[in-house]
Amino acid sequence: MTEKTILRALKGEVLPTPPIWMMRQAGRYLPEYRATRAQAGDFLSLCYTPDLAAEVTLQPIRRYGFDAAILFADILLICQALGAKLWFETGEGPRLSTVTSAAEIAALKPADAIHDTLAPVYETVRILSRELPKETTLIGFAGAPWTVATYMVAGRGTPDQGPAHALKAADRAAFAALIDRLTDATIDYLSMQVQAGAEVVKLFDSWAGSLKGQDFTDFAVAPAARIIAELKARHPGLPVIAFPREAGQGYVGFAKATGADCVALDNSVSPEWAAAHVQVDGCVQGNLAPGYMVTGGAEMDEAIRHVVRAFSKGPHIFNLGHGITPDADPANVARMIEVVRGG
Ligand code: 1CP
Repeated sequence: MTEKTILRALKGEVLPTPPIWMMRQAGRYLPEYRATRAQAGDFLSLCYTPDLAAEVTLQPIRRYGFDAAILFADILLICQALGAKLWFETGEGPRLSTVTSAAEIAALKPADAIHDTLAPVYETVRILSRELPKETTLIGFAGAPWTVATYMVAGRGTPDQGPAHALKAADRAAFAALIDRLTDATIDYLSMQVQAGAEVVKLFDSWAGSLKGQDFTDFAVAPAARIIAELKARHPGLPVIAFPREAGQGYVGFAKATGADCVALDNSVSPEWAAAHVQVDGCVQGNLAPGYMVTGGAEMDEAIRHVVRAFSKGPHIFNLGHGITPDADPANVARMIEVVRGG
């Protein structure tokens, strides 16, 4: 059997057509997702019911034939597995019990205690690895420690990650201990996903852009490097995608510094700049602005061709620069795939 296109790109092969998948490809822009989510009752029940989580993962594969499927789950499940309370307020987003002191951090469950809570996620991966078409790559994922910590400290999403920055400034040792706990747990969590059948894993550091200077080195680069080194020791040859979103200049050298096989790019960097400064070190993923999935038309076609052309001399996986939004038109997604594949 010829190797899957995503795995070939991750090994550094330059393909005539970039493989394609899309962040949040299972999501609210799809009517079939909304129907399954309604059947589950609420978002967390959807994440923790393996048959339904596998079903929503498969929906965009059936509809569009993406080259990869990403496990349906959320980066915040691990917080619950570590002992935090987690719920989703309809129309608002996640809410968590907060962790703001050295004592509360020390009281979190140890890494090896997370698997009871997360067992349904591993079951979803097992179902997917049986049911996906043979040419489709299965991607597992976790949030990077810094991004997960921003939610644990604040108890919710924040525009500037203020509470996490404040704890880091007030008690750097306690904050570093939280990052360490999350790093250990993330290694075990991703390792279990790989044992269950994930072929690639992706680390989402959605708020990496708010870490500057030494903080970026200590809390974005170093944890990613430790996670990737340990995963590759346990699973030789495992490809890893890292997404230090809005890292800007921090993208330069990120793959070398962390051992990632691919760096995912947000759409605040130009493809030409990223080809010259990031793709020189290996595979990149990205980076069409998600807004085109709402607006479509000839401008979308041109923007897609621009991204494909700019990255055509090196290894590239086509994706958006961030998740597709609920107001996107499903027809624009079909058109995007057609244009990437030469239409
Ligand atoms: O009501 C719904 O259906 C909820 C919307 C939703 C979805 C579809 C949430 C709530 N999570 C998810 C799934 C999800 N989340 C996936 C599944 C796979 C796929 O991409 O199809 C993944 C990989 C994530 C990752 C995730 N969750 C991130 C990192 C990526 C990113 O978007 O930056 C983050 C920050 C979260 C937290 C989260 N979960 C959900 C929301 C609305 C948020 C953001 C909250 C905030 O900051 O306010």
